[in-house]
Parts: sequence; structure tokens; C-alpha cells
Amino acid sequence: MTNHWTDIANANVILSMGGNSAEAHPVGFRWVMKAKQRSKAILISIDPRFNRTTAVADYHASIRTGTDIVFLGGFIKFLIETDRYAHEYVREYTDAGLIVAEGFGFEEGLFTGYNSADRTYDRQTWNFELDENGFARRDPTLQHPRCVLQLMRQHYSRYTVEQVENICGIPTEKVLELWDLMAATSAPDKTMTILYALGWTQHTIGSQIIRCGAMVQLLLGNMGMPGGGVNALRGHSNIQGLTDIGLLSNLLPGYMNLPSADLQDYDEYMKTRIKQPLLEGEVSYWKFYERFFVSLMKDWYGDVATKENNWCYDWLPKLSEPIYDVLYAINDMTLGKMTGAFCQGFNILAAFPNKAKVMDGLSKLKFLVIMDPLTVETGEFWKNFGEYHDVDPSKIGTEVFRLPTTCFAEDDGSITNSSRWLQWHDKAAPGPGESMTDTEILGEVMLRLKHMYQEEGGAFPDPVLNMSWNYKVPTAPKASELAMEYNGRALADITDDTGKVIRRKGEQLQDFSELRADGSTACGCWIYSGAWPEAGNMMARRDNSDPYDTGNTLGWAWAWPMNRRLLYNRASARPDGTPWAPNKAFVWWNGERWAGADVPDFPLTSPPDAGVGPFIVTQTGAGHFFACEWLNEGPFPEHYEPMESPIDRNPMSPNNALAMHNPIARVFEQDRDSFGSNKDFPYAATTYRLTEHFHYWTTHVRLNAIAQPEKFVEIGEVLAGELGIAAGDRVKVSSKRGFITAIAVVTKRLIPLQIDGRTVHQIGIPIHWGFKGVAKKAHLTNTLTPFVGDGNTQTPEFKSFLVNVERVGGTV
Ligand SMILES: Nc1nc2c(c(=O)[nH]1)N[C@H]1C(S)=C(S)[C@@H](COP(=O)(O)OP(=O)(O)OC[C@H]3O[C@@H](n4cnc5c(=O)[nH]c(N)nc54)[C@H](O)[C@@H]3O)O[C@H]1N2
Ligand SMILES: Nc1nc2c(c(=O)[nH]1)N[C@H]1C(S)=C(S)[C@@H](COP(=O)(O)OP(=O)(O)OC[C@H]3O[C@@H](n4cnc5c(=O)[nH]c(N)nc54)[C@H](O)[C@@H]3O)O[C@H]1N2
Ligand SMILES: [Mo]
Repeated sequence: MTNHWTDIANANVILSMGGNSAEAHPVGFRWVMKAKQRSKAILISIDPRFNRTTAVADYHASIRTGTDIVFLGGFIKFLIETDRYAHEYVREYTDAGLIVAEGFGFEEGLFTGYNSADRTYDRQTWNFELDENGFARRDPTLQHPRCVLQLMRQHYSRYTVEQVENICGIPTEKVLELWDLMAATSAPDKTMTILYALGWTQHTIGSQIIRCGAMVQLLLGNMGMPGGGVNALRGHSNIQGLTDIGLLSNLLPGYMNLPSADLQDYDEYMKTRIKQPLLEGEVSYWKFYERFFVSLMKDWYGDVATKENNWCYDWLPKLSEPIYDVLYAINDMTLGKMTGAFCQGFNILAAFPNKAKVMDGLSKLKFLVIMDPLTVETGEFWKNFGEYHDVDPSKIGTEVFRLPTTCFAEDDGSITNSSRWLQWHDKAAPGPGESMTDTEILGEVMLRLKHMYQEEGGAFPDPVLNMSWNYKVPTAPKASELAMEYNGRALADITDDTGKVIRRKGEQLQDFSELRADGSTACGCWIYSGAWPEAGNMMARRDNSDPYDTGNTLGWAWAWPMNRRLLYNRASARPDGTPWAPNKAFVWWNGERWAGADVPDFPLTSPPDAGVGPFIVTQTGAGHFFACEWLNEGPFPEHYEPMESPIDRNPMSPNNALAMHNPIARVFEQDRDSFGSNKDFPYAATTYRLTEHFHYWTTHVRLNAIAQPEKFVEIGEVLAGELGIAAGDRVKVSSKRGFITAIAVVTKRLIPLQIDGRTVHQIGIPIHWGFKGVAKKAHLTNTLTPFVGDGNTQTPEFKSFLVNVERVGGTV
């Protein structure tokens, strides 16, 4: 989230699109209801289904899955052509006037630089034109034909309201009605918040849908504003913490990233990561990359990491693929390239697409370790469960080890929520039986590995043998020890520019401004620096006073970065430092410094006329409409059809087969034949959650099993009528990859849509229920889903694929 949960109450319009927060985030949803009560905020729900959020919404539009860029792109065109965007904000705070280098172009659905042989882009031309000092050229009048605003206008001129109706299936009058409500929030005293989750992420074009949402918010002047922002409602309670701390295969803690194989040289790596300002005088915070990186290596390797050995840079893995994501790992398993796997709190068989392929992969492993408090499907993938999981155990040689863990309430620690707040919690009860906490298990594994390397040697022992491991009980690092480590500490006295000592050797750092690139600080996760300074554990604070009545409770827990609650909050004030409107006053210039309800996202005493832009993490200080080379499929979001589409062409670029689907979607050679066509599988399907279950684990809980006892699928009344299916009938839903059976819920919540000259029906399939637990047994939903990923994050396309539906007899 750029903003945070409580801040939603400040919104005038709430766009719930690509998420169903009433269902999946029912506690946070109270802030949506508060906005409605407090300021009569308008809630808009745009979803393929009429869902539980829609039930309390003021407006709803049924959209075809995977087409959100068309709706948002059309809105961008509408805002520019009707001149209803936030002019001063766009001119002063965004890249609208920057001039794009010659050579950049877009034709028939593809940007310049596409290489169809390896399905990648050469992104060289996706950049700004630079002057002789290396700064980006700018046209403050926004008239230059190659300035970002003009290129954006041109790009989205194709996204007519007729195309929106044709592709998304939302009638033109409804589209215009919604755009009018949304456009009203470009006024300085109005804001719109966007709440999204998997309905945007789980598509082959997921990252670009989200970017398009950010562009809309920039055009409306809603970034950095209370009640504004682009807000990802995250999944598991600590999934925000997972990405923050770098638990993805291509990341290091704090959104630093691992080098690729062509960066064997430390200085070369630094050159690509240290981002110098592209406009004179801008902050460009990533220019401090080396401070974050060196402090991390000092944390990991202590005295062994020195300037002379490039802080042990050679020990870091270098990626020969852009990312070793879960899809990649599963694919490698099926190719017999992987010996063993650890599944820690991960029910991969239930959670990942194309169950048959995941089964094939798991069956080829030599060993599988599963760390989970429950006996979940993945740990028993080799057992036969009859109709719902029919396998022959004699054909599977994988040895499975089960390490029972505790559950979250049986351990201390911090949990980072969607708001970026780190909230500390204490263990409520010890775990049952032989269970151990995850850190105890990993501590034991680490020490045994180290011991084996010491005793037996082996390939590449250095990174394991030299890893710092200074915990009181080495087999059981305490949560507090780990937290103090990610905050960081001084390894020598730290001085400021004038030579004054600001931090003594051995002290906890106050925040990441104290990090140094000379090896005198250690820090496990730079963005978390400030969570546990000398004053103690900030995450355990529970003061909810709210002096400005903005919902900003700076004394409650601790938020990264710097306890700041609202990112880019400098943009909540006009260029002259005064609030855009009295009712939206948030952070302002008081004549001497930035003041207000939040920790300013800006150099504290830098006056408004210093010419520094509010987006201090970008190289231009501006919010970007033009993404440069950041995303893999182009600087402007473009619509591509899902990998399995209910129509035969991409109406946005009908004459180019290469632009039918995302041209760089993650597709494995082995899966080329695993996608179905709309002739065999005519219905568009999507998958989703229910409040009463949490994925697959609550099916082990009797009360949840009673509340939602059995797997069902939702079918619209019109289609059910055509297929002769009545409510309660048992139906078979099949895709190119397999079939499931379930009870039919015949509903008004799904309606047929008119798309590109044909009628498209959508089917809704909850993800819950499997063959373990106390609820009624069922086929796993992911038997059906396609093995294909987003072009940047590799997130699978769980939300758009094709199925067929038949009645199979038998009712509830
Ligand atoms: N009770 C409960 N709560 C949960 C979870 C749970 O299992 N149970 N899981 C947690 C996790 S890990 C996560 S990640 C979050 C997920 O939170 P959400 O993303 O809100 O949950 P979903 O139900 O997967 O999907 C949300 C909505 O996206 C819609 N949708 C599908 N395709 C599209 C599309 O192309 N465009 C648009 N606009 N909408 C689309 C679906 O119809 C659905 O209503 O929930 C978390 N909260
Ligand atoms: N078709 C379809 N598939 C989907 C999705 C979808 O929308 N549609 N959503 C995707 C999403 S967003 C997600 S997040 C995944 C979810 O996929 P998973 O994360 O695999 O699903 P969970 O059932 O939440 O599994 C978490 C496991 O962690 C265990 N656990 C709980 N506490 C602890 C602990 O302290 N330590 C350890 N070691 N284990 C613990 C639980 O018992 C549970 O078995 O599913 C994905 N799959
Ligand atoms: Mo999730």
C-alpha cells in the first residue's frame, strides 16, 4: 500500500477493482464503511462477479476477466481529452514534460525492440533524451510531440469507450457514468483510493494493470494524498514482510536485487544499481545503494566482509535466469533437474497451477521436506485418496520428511501488514507435541549443514562456514535478536559530515540515514532500520492517538520507511508547500520545515522552492507515466488477451498474432500444448476466496467446515438454463489440463457479457477444499488452471482461463 488501512476512511471515492475486500479483508473493510459513513464516500466495485464487496457498493460493473487495462486506458484517454486531469499536479510532480529519446515507438501492439525468437525486448529505446550533462530534457509546456504527456495521449487514443464496451463487456453509458465519478476526484479537495488484490495481479499482464492504476492516480493528483494512493491488499498476514525481507529468489532484503550472471564484477554490479539523479538537484534515493548493500554483507559475514574482498560479493549467487520463481522450480522438477525441495508453510500441490504438472514434478524429486503444523495435501501427494486424488504410490519414489512447526500464535515476532506496519506480538501458547518454531528448525538445519561442511568438505563451503551466527542459543535464534539485527547497529563510531560522532560503536542505529558504505555499519534489512533503535522495540508501541484526525497514529507500531505512513506525502502539498485543500491538509511547509500529520517523505528542511520533486525514490523526483525500462513489456500498459481467451483476436491489435497475448508472458516450452481453445472450452473462468475459509488449511477446522461445507462453482442463470443445470446439480468443470466436480450454485451474480461480437459466459470457482481435512473432500481447483506467469513477477494466471461445464447427475 502507498497509503494504509485507516487512511481509506479519508477517501471520497473508493475504487474496488481486482479485489473483494469485504470477503478477503473483512477487518480492514471497516475503513471502507467508515468512509461511507463519514463523508458519504462512493464505493465502486468492478468485478466479473457481483461479490460481497459489491453487495454494499454504490456502483457495480461486471467486467470480463483480464481486461482491466482497457477500462483504465480508456479512462486515461477520457481524462486527457475532457481536460479533467489535475493540471498543476501533473505539470509539477510527474514526468509528463520529459522528452523521450528518438527511436521509441509502438506499432500493432508491440513496442520497439521486440525479438520474437526469444520473446524478449531490447529496452534501449525506452528512455528519456539526455542533455550534455546527462540530465533528461524537459518541455514545461507539455507540447513537444515526444514528451511523455503527448506520447501517452497518442498511445491511449486507441482506447475508445466503444472498445471498452467491446472488450470488457461494460455498456458505454455505465462506463461513462463511472468515469465521471472517478474524474471528479481530480479536484484538490477530493481523493479516490484504489483497492486491489489478486484480480489485478494474477494475470499474464498483472504488473501492467497495476501500473495503469498508478498512472490514473497520478493524472488525478491522488498520489501522496490522504484517501488516495494505490493500495495492494496483501494476502497472508505477513506476506508484506516476506517481500520486504527479500524472500524471493531474485531479491535481497529491502528490495535490493541479486546480480545476474553477467555481473561477476562488484563495481559493475554497483554501477547498475546506484541510480544517480536524472534531473539536476533531485534526491534519487537509490544513489545510496552501496550503503544498504555493504551494511547487509557486514551483517551476514561480519569481519570476514572487507573492502578488499568486495564485501564477499563473490559469494552471492548470480542469476543465469531473470528469476528462479516457483513456476521455474516446478518446471525444473519435471525435467528431473532438481533433487530435493523444502516446502515451508507452502501447500504447493493445492496452491500452484496445473496440478498434474506439479504432481509430476514432486514425483521426480528424491526428497521433499514439508514444514507445516498440519498434514496438508502436499505432504501426502504420494498417497491415494480415491476419486479426488487418484494416484499409484508404488510409482512414486520421493522420500517425504515432515517437520511439524508451530503456528503464528505459538511464536513471538513482528508481522508486517499491508500498511507496511511492523506489529510485534508475543507468543500466546507453546506449540503442541513435537512441533518446533520455524526459526528453531532452520537454526538446526543451518548448524548441521555447517557441521557437515566442516567434517566432510563439499563444493563452495565458504558462504555457509563464514555466515555470522551470533545468537545466544545458536539452534534457536530469538525473534528479538533477529529484529535487532534487521534494524542494524554501528560497528565503529559513526560521524556526520562535520565529524561529530552521532552513533557510538555497538549502538543500535536510529534509522537508515546512519548507514555507511565503508563497513562501519551492519544492517539486515535497510528499510526496517528504525524498528529497534537504542530506545527499544518500536514495533511493540500501542499508542493510537491521532492528533490531526487523519487516522495517522504515529505511535502505533512502526511503519517502514522511517515510520512514515503515507508514501510520497510531499505531494499532499502544492509546489509552494501549502495544502491542496484545507480538508486534505496532511504535510506542509511551516516556514522552517515540513510539518503535519506524518513523517515527511522529503528532506525535512528543504524549502518548497528548492526545486526537489516529491517522488524521492525515482531518478527524476517525479511520478512516472513513462516506465522507462522498469517493466518487461513496455513503458505504457497495453492490453493483451489472457493466455486462454474466449475470443479469437485481440481487438486492440487485431492484425498482429504476436500481440494476441502478452508477448513476453512466462511460458515454458514444455507447456506449449497445455492451453485450450475456446472451441473446446468456451467459458471464461476465474477463481477466488470465501470469507469462511483460508485457502486449504481451514478445511481442517470443524467450524469452518460447517460454515462452508462443500466445493461449489458459480454459474449464471442464463448459461445454467442453456445447459440444463439446476441449483444443487453436480457438474463437471474441465480445462485442457483436467477436470473437477462440484455442486452448481446457479446465480444472478454472473451475467453473460457481449464481447467482440459474441456472448461470453463467466464461471466462478472458489479455490478452497482439497482431499485432506475434516470438510467434504474435493478435487483441487488448481487441477484446472494454466501454467503460465505474468511477464514481470511470474505470478500465475489464476484469474483468467477457459473451461467447459457439463451436468454429471447427482445432486446435494
Ligand atoms: N477469508 C479469507 N481471506 C483471505 C484469504 C483466504 O483464503 N480466505 N486469502 C488471503 C490471500 S493470500 C490473498 S492474496 C488475498 C486475496 O484477496 P482478493 O484478491 O480480494 O481475493 P480473490 O477472491 O482471490 O479475488 C478477488 C476478486 O477478483 C475478482 N476478479 C477476478 N478476475 C478479475 C479481473 O480480471 N478483473 C477484476 N477487476 N476483478 C477480477 C474475483 O471475481 C474476486 O471477486 O486474500 C487474503 N484473505
Ligand atoms: N487457483 C488459484 N490458486 C491460487 C490462488 C488463487 O487465487 N487462485 N491464490 C494464490 C495465493 S495469493 C496464495 S497466497 C497461495 C496460497 O498458497 P499456500 O500459502 O500454499 O496456502 P496456505 O493454505 O495458506 O498454506 C500455508 C500453510 O502454512 C501453514 N502454516 C501456518 N502457520 C505456519 C507457521 O508458523 N509455520 C509454517 N511453517 N507453516 C505455517 C498452514 O498450515 C498452511 O498449510 O495460493 C495461490 N493459489
Ligand atoms: Mo496470497
